[in-house]
Amino acid sequence: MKSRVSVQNNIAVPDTSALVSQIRDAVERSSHVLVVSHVDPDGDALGSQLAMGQYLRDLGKTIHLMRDSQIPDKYAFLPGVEQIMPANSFPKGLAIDTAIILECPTLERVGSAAEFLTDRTTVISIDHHRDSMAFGAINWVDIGASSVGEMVSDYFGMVGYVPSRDVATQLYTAILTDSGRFRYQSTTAHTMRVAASLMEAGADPRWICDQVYYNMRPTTIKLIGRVLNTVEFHDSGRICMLTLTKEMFASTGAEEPESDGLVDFTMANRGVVAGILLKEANSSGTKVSLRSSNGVNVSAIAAEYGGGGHFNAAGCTIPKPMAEVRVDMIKRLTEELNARS
Ligand SMILES: [Mn+2]
Repeated sequence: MKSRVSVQNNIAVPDTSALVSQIRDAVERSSHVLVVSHVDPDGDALGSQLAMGQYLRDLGKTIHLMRDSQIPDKYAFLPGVEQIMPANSFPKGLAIDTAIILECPTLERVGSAAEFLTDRTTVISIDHHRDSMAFGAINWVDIGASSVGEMVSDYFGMVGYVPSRDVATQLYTAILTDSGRFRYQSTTAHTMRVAASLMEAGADPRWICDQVYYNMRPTTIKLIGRVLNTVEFHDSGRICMLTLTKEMFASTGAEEPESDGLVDFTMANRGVVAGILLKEANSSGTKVSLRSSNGVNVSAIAAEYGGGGHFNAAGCTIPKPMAEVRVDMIKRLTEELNARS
């Protein structure tokens, strides 16, 4: 059943109350629930997954929290994070009747956990990505929300579930990280009110911020140093590019998840409106992270290469060596910026 939507500020806002009651009814009917988010999980993915898991556990449901990638070290502080188990640790044919899929614009983004879904599974998708596909039986997509964490908080508020300190910590982490520490355009007065209510429920903003942003391994700092050394500016300083090679991981001893968030450094420079981080994926491919400010829509550019994401934060993987992708991306973004000016 398609949900009604209204349009505010050119953003399609779903009829949340109708969707919330559909989700609540489906949850009430459920008994064995899979709760999962996307590969390479970030703060929003992990915080929302854990909070939704605790809510279901408190309702007496049997839940399975799955992941398909390593959990970045900086999220090891999240209460209950050790309960999110690798998908390949679960037995084939695991009995689940309902799946709550968070933060995934497509089913592919779920990774191998999708193998546990059957055509008898009721799939509920909760997401805030612009290019979200309605792949579930119930699809709550709010591209105006700062994070899925904000949406889950709203859901809890509407069904009368009072978050514990742990759940408040999980959701506050989701909102803090996905709003870029309350900096991104998706941060609204409502976002701040939700964050305030989570503080009242026990979330400690200083402690959480320190865990995520001021608790790096020495290898992470070394990796940041190596990557910042590659900085390039193009198009009269409006484009900033950083490069991350496999050799940098080897020489610094840093692991893949320690590169999370590196692209944000590109936007710290005066006059930059578009940032690019190129990451050597494997011998023939390059992962591209894009950031932008103002009206530069990088999710549209990422979509041209089979990727996607948010208006000002997107990514794609291009099956070409880094040297070629470097030239392509500089050319494409220069075109984009000049088409606008
Ligand atoms: Mn998110």
